[in-house]
Amino acid sequence: MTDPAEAGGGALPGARFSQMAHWGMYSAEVRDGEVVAAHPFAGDSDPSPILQNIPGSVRHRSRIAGPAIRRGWLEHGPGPSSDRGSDEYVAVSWDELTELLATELKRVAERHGNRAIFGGSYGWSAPGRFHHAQSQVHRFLKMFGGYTRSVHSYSLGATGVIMPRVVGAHWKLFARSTNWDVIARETDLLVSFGGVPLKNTGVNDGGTSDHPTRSALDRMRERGGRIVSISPLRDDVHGEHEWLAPRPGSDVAIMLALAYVLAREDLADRGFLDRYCTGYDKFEDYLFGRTDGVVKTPEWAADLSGLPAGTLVDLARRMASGRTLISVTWSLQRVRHGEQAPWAGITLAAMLGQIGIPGGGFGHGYGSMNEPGRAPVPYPLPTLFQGNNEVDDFIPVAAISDLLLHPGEEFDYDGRRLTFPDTRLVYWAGGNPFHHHQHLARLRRALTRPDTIVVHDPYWTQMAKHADIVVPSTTALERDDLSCTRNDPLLVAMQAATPRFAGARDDYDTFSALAHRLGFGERFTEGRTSAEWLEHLYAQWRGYVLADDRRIEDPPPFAEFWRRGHVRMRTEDDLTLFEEFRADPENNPLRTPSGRIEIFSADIDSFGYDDCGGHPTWYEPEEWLGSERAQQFPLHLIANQPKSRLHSQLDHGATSQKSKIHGREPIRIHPGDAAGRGISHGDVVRVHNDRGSCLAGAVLDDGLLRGVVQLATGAWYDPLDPADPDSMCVHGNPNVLTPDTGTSSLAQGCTGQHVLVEIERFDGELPPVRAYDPPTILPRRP
Ligand SMILES: Nc1nc2c(c(=O)[nH]1)N[C@H]1C(S)=C(S)[C@@H](COP(=O)(O)OP(=O)(O)OC[C@H]3O[C@@H](n4cnc5c(=O)[nH]c(N)nc54)[C@H](O)[C@@H]3O)O[C@H]1N2
Ligand SMILES: Nc1nc2c(c(=O)[nH]1)N[C@H]1C(S)=C(S)[C@@H](COP(=O)(O)OP(=O)(O)OC[C@H]3O[C@@H](n4cnc5c(=O)[nH]c(N)nc54)[C@H](O)[C@@H]3O)O[C@H]1N2
Ligand SMILES: [Mo]
Repeated sequence: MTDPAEAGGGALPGARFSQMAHWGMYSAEVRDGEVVAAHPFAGDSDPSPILQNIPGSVRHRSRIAGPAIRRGWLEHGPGPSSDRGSDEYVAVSWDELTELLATELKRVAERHGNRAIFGGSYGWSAPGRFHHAQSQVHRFLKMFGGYTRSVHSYSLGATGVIMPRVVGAHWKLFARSTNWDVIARETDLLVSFGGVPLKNTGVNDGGTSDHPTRSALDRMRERGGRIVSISPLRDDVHGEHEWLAPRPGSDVAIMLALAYVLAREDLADRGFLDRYCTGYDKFEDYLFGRTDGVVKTPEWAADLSGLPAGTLVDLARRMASGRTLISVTWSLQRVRHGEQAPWAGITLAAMLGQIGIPGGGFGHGYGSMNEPGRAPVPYPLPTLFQGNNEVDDFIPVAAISDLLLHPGEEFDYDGRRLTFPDTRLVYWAGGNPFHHHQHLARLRRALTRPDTIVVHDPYWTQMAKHADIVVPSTTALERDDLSCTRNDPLLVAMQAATPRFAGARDDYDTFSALAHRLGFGERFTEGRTSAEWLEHLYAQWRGYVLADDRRIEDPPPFAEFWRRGHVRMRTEDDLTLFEEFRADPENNPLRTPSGRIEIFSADIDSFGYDDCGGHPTWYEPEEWLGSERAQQFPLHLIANQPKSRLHSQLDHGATSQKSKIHGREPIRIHPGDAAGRGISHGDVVRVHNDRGSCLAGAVLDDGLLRGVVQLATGAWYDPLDPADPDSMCVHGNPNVLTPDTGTSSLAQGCTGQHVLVEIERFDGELPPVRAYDPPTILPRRP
């Protein structure tokens, strides 16, 4: 195993280490304890530009150099505080941190019960099967007696609840999706709602060794396949394609009109609908207006979407005339009523009758992530055992502010009434709510409520700056780990490339020390060092592979694997989503009440929600250009994933910094919308609505629908006045503007993708960006 001290200390100038980031496999070139270059893996056909954010990241000034306690908390003890976000910190020793944190965890558990600990701790942290921060914090808190957890993700809040009810699972849609090779070979027409943005396919939760999307789409087009991209942004598909730019948020209306044309012109596959689906009749009644008096004609959808009715009629006919794949990106479900788009999309695909046929049917997440379209591996992943959570309480993940602001209140979720527990301690490791959550002024008020907030992070993010107990973590570059995912052929050695930064510790070591102090150290560590854990997890995984007769390579013993850097696994190539269901629906039923695709769900219908009924339905959103609110805030902001980084991670890196304008996050504006406001390319603008405001740098671009602006997530929140929760963000974080509203009573998912705003040129003196500066840290006085 590489000794980090030896490797990084300058003894081996330019030494290279095998590493994995969520955006790809690379080798880290290290000099004097810092990464100086990130070289993409030679086997990667289209490496992600985000790799170039890595050099310089280990010793960046925003690193947390040692354990720190918020001054007010240290002086006055635990309790609600509005000083979070503007207080000073006091540097403490690791022993003192462990003692204070253990004592506080015990106090809260004994006085208020473990349900008063919120350990949902959402976030992506770093790849690695062992040092993965979520796995570590959840294992620790479970052994401590449990915690209130969160369910599902910001990625797939609506899909995670609706798709199990419609097709019996949601993970299958990605993990066993129709492969890129099959699409390249078979698909005639790819109708893609939200495009297939390559920027997103760079990324995979847990990393990736290849980026095949660009070449797959190129091969499909060379064969004569066509791509229709339905999206407000032209560059959501690279290269040649037909671009239809509807009003954002109108996709379900478009899908219903396409379905209506198929039904009216007798182009729907009745045989498929009868054998594989349930409830089509009820849906057809709705299409023809028999239930609500509104016929879902192309003219009706044209009014809502702005796409000409004739275009929709043509598209429906083309879809029925060849091998058609309907793809819905995840962004379409990260909006109000986000349950409807994937449900309507799969219903439309069912009407075409090509689900389970190579190159036809349905896809969800092509262009959202690297995984969809990639062949799965047939083995379980090396996995750190988690144990059971003795607390039953949970929240849908995006209800974090509601949880803290409304203890004891009831709310709807997936057919149940749940109650928010009274939270006293918030424990976060591996995520950044100031990146991921909406309506940050509201989040800041929510974060004044708990007695104690604990944050583990390598960097002084705003979440760390709102914590009472700040625990400095290492980055993936400072520790050995294993990485692999369910849809990539390589198991990769992540070799520590640099020594641990200053006073940072692996999350595992922090939790081990706490567990020992709290009396369950042996149970938590099982007597293993992290190096021993890696060998243990590797051996477990090696057993799975060796048991497979069709393996393509014998995984070597651990030491040899470590030297080589990776092992190749067998993949299940040429997969088509739901092929086994299509071949034999009686023996391979879906895990739905009917065993079929539920175009009508009696269960959902029985919940009686007014914002999610029994079949795919058009609901008018609040934040869209068709609403009254648009008279006050006439621009529709798309707050999508950043091209230049992963979320908020390494926002200070080269690729991310290069994209900024006067140090602010770029906002794309149509020249027509800019002209009316006196805005030129390169100006700093103020983006605002009734929830907040931020500065951003104007980029004029005619590849947007008029009335639409685009500002990606991920600029570190940087309030002009840190003490004021309503302060303007001077850096360009769109979540000061977005609504903190659930998708519906069913899933309560995140709706951060869409928000109405107004924009004006900012002519004031430009405030400095201080987002990456650490807070004031005082020495500990005896
Ligand atoms: N408006 C709007 N908001 C959105 C979205 C949107 O479309 N629009 N998208 C949403 C989506 S899909 C997602 S997934 C979320 C993402 O939200 P997050 O996953 O919370 O964002 P990240 O920036 O990846 O945060 C990961 C944090 O982990 C830290 N970290 C890295 N390695 C380690 C480690 O080893 N240990 C510890 N303890 N910490 C580590 C990083 O420094 C970083 O602060 O954002 C959501 N927010
Ligand atoms: N580079 C990079 N890649 C990433 C991430 C990242 O942070 N950076 N994050 C990863 C994560 S965690 C996730 S969950 C996925 C998210 O994957 P997605 O949610 O699919 O990604 P987005 O970029 O937010 O949205 C995709 C596109 O949908 C389009 N769109 C937005 N609103 C509408 C609409 O109303 N109708 C239509 N038809 N189109 C619309 C936008 O133009 C946008 O570019 O991305 C992953 N990939
Ligand atoms: Mo996500």
